[in-house]
Amino acid sequence: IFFFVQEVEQTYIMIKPDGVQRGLVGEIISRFEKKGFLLKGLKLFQCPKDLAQEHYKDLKERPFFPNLIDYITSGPVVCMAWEGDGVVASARKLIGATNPLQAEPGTIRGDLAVQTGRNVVHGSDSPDNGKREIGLWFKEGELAQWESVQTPWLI
Ligand code: 3AN
Repeated sequence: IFFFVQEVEQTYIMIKPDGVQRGLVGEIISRFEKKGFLLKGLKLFQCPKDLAQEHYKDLKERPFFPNLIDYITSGPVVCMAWEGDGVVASARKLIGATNPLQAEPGTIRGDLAVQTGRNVVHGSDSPDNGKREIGLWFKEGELAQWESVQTPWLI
């Protein structure tokens, strides 16, 4: 007999240095909270260069890579792990298109940003990357084990 343990989906969301500097932390967190996802990890963190390079390694060959690394390491970021069914794709929708000028109004980037290189927030693009990135940015023990008492209202 095989048992398939259904893993809960998690995504790595990060408020980038411009979002922190512009005072948008509360606004951005509240969008995910109000949607009904579960916050499992949260910290303000100054990202070292090697971690930024590892996080964005798929973009290593792109011309904007050095600027991207400078930007992400230029000030503190807010690291978050959010959990829920379909959270990866849903968070991408809440965040909006990479280029904020193309992002729909109502999305975080559509409402709060104008430049691709200053697009205030990151969200994992697949459940596998969600796992990978949460593992990169959080140490063991930094994620909380809890269930919201509100959850029955949302499922
Ligand atoms: P997303 O963050 O929407 O998943 P990716 O993964 O294509 O977009 O790009 C990762 C990050 O790299 C973006 N959030 C943005 O900060 C930066 N980036 C992507 N494309 C460009 C570009 N053409 N010029 C400058 N920065 C870019």
